[in-house]
Amino acid sequence: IRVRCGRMAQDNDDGFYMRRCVELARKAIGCTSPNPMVGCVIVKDGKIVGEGFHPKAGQPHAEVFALRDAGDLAENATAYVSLEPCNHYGRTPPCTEALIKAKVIKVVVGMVDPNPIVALKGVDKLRDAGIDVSVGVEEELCKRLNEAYIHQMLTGNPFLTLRYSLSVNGNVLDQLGKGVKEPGGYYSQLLQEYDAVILSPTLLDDKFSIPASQEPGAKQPLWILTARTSHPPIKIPGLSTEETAKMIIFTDKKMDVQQETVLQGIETVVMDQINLKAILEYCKRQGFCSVLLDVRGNFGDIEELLKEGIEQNLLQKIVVEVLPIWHGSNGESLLVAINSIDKRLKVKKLQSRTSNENVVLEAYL
Ligand code: AOF
Ligand code: ZN
Repeated sequence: IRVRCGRMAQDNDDGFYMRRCVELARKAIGCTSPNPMVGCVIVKDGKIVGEGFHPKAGQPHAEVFALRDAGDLAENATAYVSLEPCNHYGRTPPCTEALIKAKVIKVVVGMVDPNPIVALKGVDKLRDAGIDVSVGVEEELCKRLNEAYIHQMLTGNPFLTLRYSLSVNGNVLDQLGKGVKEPGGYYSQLLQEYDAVILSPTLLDDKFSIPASQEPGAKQPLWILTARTSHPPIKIPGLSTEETAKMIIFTDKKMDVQQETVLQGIETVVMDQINLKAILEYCKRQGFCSVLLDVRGNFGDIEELLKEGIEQNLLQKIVVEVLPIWHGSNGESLLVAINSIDKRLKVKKLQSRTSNENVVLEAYL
């Protein structure tokens, strides 16, 4: 919905405009990596006169689109940006220059850019040009929007999230719950958001199909499948080239001829021992910002990967979908395995909400 002159907010309602920036930024969810999602609005006399967001790495930044949209009206206006405007020549020229050239008088920034080549230099440059700059409006919201980008910038490593579904009686389930095949469903949104998904191998049988994000225009993640050759042979019949292009298999020994035939067309990485650190290293080399460790019950390598993730402090976030099901123990509950890990972790910012008929829990480590 276009918000131009119609929608009014109070003159000093910085929070309102910043929330609009975040809303705009989210239009490119899953498309900007390794760049952040950024939104920008230009406000004059209490009216939004220009809007923009960063659609994709390599394309112009949010400020450029918003300034274009505002045209001459940007003069003496206030620019709201969810991330500090950049002050460097990357794939695109500096946004600070564009803002100065457009003669905005004020810039309101959601958060400082953690990118060391930008951090506070954009703010300083604008101030040096005589522009009034305020920083930190709706900062928590802006940080959450780009939690993966921030983590990747500060540590150099991808942001790793553990995901699983639980029955109400506390069993880890192999099913995903209602809403998987619908746009707006929680799992569909996760697939849209993450650059890669790590999945256990023994699900790869005749019935296996790669779930796809149902969000319109979603960029699908890379599927990283772990498979030890000691496990039953994997069979993935009838995959299209589009699907195989979005899959990679990590295995621990040279595959036998039979498996190679079955997996034709799928890239395979052979390593001494499958481990999470090595998979994350691969993701890092690919420039991925966010990786989902997708647990669907107690299968294959997942128990060891999870143990490694917890013991080596490799996880940043946990998301759990509680499904409205009472499910008898499958005798080999992953929870039993998880509980045997001798580690106490304090999770932060635990939050819950409902999505379809499920309850979603999100927490940070
Ligand atoms: C902004 N507005 O919309 C975005 C910014 O290679 P480039 O030119 O796209 O630069 C990428 C860097 O610019 C990225 O790492 C981050 O520091 C910043 N992203 N900055 O002012 C935007 N996407
Ligand atoms: Zn920029």
